[in-house]
Amino acid sequence: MKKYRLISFKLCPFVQRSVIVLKTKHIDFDIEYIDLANKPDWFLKLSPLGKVPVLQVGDDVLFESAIIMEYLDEVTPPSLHPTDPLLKAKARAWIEFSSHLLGLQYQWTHVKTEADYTAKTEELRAGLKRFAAELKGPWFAGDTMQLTDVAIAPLFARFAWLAPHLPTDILEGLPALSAYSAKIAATESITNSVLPEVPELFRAYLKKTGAHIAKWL
Ligand SMILES: N[C@@H](CCC(=O)N[C@@H](CS)C(=O)NCC(=O)O)C(=O)O
Repeated sequence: MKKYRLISFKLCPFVQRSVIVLKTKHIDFDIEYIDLANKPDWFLKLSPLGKVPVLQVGDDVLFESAIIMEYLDEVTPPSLHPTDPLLKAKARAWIEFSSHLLGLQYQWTHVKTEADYTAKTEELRAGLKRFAAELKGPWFAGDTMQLTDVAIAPLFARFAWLAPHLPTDILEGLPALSAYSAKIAATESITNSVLPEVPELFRAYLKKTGAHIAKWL
């Protein structure tokens, strides 16, 4: 098997997707953490978009988390994707939707004013309701964890790291999502996909940004 080297930033939800697949499939890999505020030259040479995750596969370089997930999945059967082409295409579409939700969550945690925070909460909850309407349970497409679940798990992990500190529950009134979140929190390959200090680091980082949400952290 080829040697895998994952270039990571500790707080990145997109990197977390790669690690979940690597852990779920018991794939051996090396990991290298970089500081995105001070990107090393060797990283900029590897990464066409200057973003993590990057996966080095021997001398080859892969980027974009959804592509990395699919590659790792494909080379280690059985696949975490449906085999039926239509179902697989739908899974990819919902992976794209989960990237959109991760973007909204990023904005929600970074806005500076109460008005922007309220507006982003609404936008995020509308997206979550849309996702909930598709969720079969206990996993997104039914009984087994698939790549759609891997792709969205970092979103629910971050909600869980913040939830004990916030005055309102972002998943309030969405019981299917609360159950899904609990399922994710109870899955070892997901909880082990970040270093133990990351939830605290995440809150400390948000405090430094001066984001509205930080006043509760
Ligand atoms: N579409 C990309 C998004 C990756 C991404 O946004 N990574 C962030 C960290 S979480 C990054 O590297 N940002 C550095 C930058 O934009 O300069 C993927 O899915 O891999």
